[in-house]
Amino acid sequence: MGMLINGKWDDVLDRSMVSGTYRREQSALPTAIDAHTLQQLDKEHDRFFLIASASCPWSHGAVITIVLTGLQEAVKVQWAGGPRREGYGLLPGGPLPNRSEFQHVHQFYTSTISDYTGRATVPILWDAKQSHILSNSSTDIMVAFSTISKSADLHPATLRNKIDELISYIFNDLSNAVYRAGKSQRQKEYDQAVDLVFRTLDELEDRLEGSTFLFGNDLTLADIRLFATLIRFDTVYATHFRCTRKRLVDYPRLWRFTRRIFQLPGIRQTVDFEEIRYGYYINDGDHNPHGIIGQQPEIDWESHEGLTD
Ligand SMILES: N[C@@H](CCC(=O)N[C@@H](CS)C(=O)NCC(=O)O)C(=O)O
Repeated sequence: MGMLINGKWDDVLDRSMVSGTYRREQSALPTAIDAHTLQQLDKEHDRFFLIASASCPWSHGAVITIVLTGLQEAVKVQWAGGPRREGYGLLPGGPLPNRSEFQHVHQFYTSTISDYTGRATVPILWDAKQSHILSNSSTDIMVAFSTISKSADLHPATLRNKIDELISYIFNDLSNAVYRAGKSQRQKEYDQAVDLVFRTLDELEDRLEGSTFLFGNDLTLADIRLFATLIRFDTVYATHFRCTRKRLVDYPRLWRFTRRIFQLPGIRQTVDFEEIRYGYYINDGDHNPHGIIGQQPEIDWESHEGLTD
């Protein structure tokens, strides 16, 4: 996939595969969202942009948080995607000013730190006035948006530690574990990753007994995180990433949970199954050398079954 080395794009280097095992690089940029920036975020409407990919679950978490906190005017989304040439490219059009200066996501990184070394990941929160990235950590971005929410409190102080713990559990044992399964080049590591994925799904299924969301009746950032992985499960993880033991629709509570969030106002518009399938199947040359895109499974996302309680 390539990465930046001392500010120069290297198309070949890929530190995410170590001895046949996938390792996601942690967000390497320090987050720079202070209280003043947060105040400005809601005042200067053509200054802050989320650079995001519709196929990426981490981007999706940040995009959904914008919708649920009512910050659509304050933070506009600039989409990245398409075939990976020098990593993620910006898609045509979009709200970003001086758009022509940026063809690749890595240019935002070198504009922030000219000799940056690391992966050029999405999502990023971009300050167009200062020409620098405020954060490339989806979790930090989601938390920042929650603190200036115009509607629901998605990260309430009383539950904050528990929510953060659950987010990190979902990240390691589910959202990242599906990648470890899908990208594994060794049977043993694939088997271990798949075991972990389904152990986690079983535990989350149990947790949802008698509960609408992970912490009861009110939706939190942990639910958004889980949703962003579950909505992709049957379309790409159960198929392309070979998490084949069960499908999302085989877990009654998780399936109901995912549909419930999908059907909230504004959320279905953030889900783009075409982009999700394209993003995973096409940009994974090692596992799909002929570039065939798997079809979308027949799933009734609009079904109200079990949702009326
Ligand atoms: N640190 C990031 C991880 C995001 C991430 O891994 N994004 C993937 C897309 S889903 C990416 O940009 N990959 C490009 C690469 O690794 O070069 C976060 O949690 O926000």
